[in-house]
Order: sequence, then C-alpha cells, then structure tokens
Amino acid sequence: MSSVSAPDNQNHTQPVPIRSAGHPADTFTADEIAQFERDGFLIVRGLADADWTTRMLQVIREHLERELPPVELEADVHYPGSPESIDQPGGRTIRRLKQAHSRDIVFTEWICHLPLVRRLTQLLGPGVVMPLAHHNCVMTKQPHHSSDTRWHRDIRYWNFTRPELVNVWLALGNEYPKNGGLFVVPGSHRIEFKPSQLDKDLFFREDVAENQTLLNSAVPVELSAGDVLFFHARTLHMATRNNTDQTKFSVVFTFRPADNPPIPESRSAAAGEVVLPEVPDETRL
Ligand SMILES: O=C(O)CCC(=O)C(=O)O
Repeated sequence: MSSVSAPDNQNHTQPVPIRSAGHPADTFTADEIAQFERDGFLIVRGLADADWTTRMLQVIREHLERELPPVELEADVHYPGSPESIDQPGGRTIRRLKQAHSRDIVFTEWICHLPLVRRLTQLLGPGVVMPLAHHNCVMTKQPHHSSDTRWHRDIRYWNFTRPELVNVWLALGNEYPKNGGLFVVPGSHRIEFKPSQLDKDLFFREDVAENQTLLNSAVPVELSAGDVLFFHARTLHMATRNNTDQTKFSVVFTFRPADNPPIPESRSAAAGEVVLPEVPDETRL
C-alpha cells in the first residue's frame, strides 16, 4: 500500500446565548489578523482549558466505544493506508464521529465560548454562522488503520456564494507529524490553481514540477491539548496516517460570514446551520 510522505436548507436555529462574559482583551491582535490574512492560518494556544478537553474526551471515548452513528470509517474514504473494505482487518476503524454539534452540549458550549466567538467575529464579521454539513466532527485518527489525507483545500467540494469560510481545529492532545498532525502551505489560500495542478479528485498533485515550490514551503502544525488552529477553507493542507500507538482526537467545525450563504439545493445547504451568538457590545474591540 502506498503512503503519502510528509514533507520534511437554511434551517437556522435560534442563536444560543453567550454563557460567560470573558475578557475583552481575549481577542486577536491586529498583527494576528494580518498574519491570518497573509498565511491563511493561525494558532491560538490554550484557547480551551483542560475542563473542556476532558469533558469532550469523555463523550468521544464513550461514542467510539458504542460506535454511535453517524460515523465515517477509514474504509469509507479509500485513502492510502485505509482498510480496503469493512471486512478487512481494521475495517470498522472509525475515522470521524460526524455531527459533533448534536452529540453533546459540550460541543455547543464550545462553539459559544466567548473567546472563540469573538475571534471568529473579528475574522468573519458579526452574525457568524456554522454550517452543519461540513466538518462538524471529531477526527479520531487511530493507530494501525488510519490513512493519509493528501494535499487539498476543504472548499473543493463545498458550495457557498464565496469561498470564504474559516475552520476551527481544536486539538484534544498533542498533534505532530508522527501522529498524523496537519501540514499547511502558508499563503496558499490566496493562490488560484490551474486545472493541471489538481488531480481528478481535486487533490493538489505531488507528482508535477509546477507544484514543488509550494509544497516545499509547507510547515507542520504542532498543537497541544486545548490549542486551536484557525485556517481558511482555501488553505492547502494534508496529514499522514498516525504512526504512533495513541489515538489523536481533534474537534473540527467550520464557520462562514453572515453574507456568504450556501448555494440553495447544494450539499452545503442540506444539513442546516447554527447562528453563533452575537458578541455583547461591551466586549467588542
Ligand atoms: O487529519 C487528517 O487526516 C486531515 C483531515 C482533513 O484534512 C480534512 O478533514 O479536511
């Protein structure tokens, strides 16, 4: 089996009320916003404390144990490293617990966490919306039967008015290249690709010379429990399989500006959305 090598419907629910006042200073600085605009990603260390991550892990382990649907199996994706079918060894290995938002109140509380909402409001403007059709999952990258996710942009199969969404990737433990941590290409969200740079599934090709300079500029995203990676839905990223003996857990949601709705009738419009709470006036910048 080949492996990918790491480079060196508008059913809005009512807004959920903000639960904590937070601290007005807990926002992106102007430099951080400029960095996000330039690089297409940004890490905030310790945005979720141990109470959040412990509560989430408890729910996740229980849902994994019960194989509580909806789930995506490694065998479903047919990526390098994944079992070829559910009948093969490891064939029932879960890759993602889907519909994270409705699995437990802890996930709703997380997306309403004021330091998170405030930052998303800075990046996307007031009235941030969370589409439920994309991400909205717990990535459970398990040892032995996990897979390589090749270079891609998340927006490739999404249908919104503009390709403007921000992903929020919360690490529930350490993430680094060996356990399948992400790599990203800084600034790639601002580049238009030619069709020749992509394969038929819209993965960014590693086998063509014209892509090498960009791929050589990739950087690993190293995270600890509670750290959050914000990244633009056009940012190129990849991750290998988990080459350790510990499962890696990450909670991932995507968010859009209020004026960037999904295209009606598309897959992006199919699962409804959640409107995030407005940031209270006194805590705005
Ligand atoms: O953890 C991984 O393998 C990458 C997942 C990913 O890139 C995605 O879900 O878009």
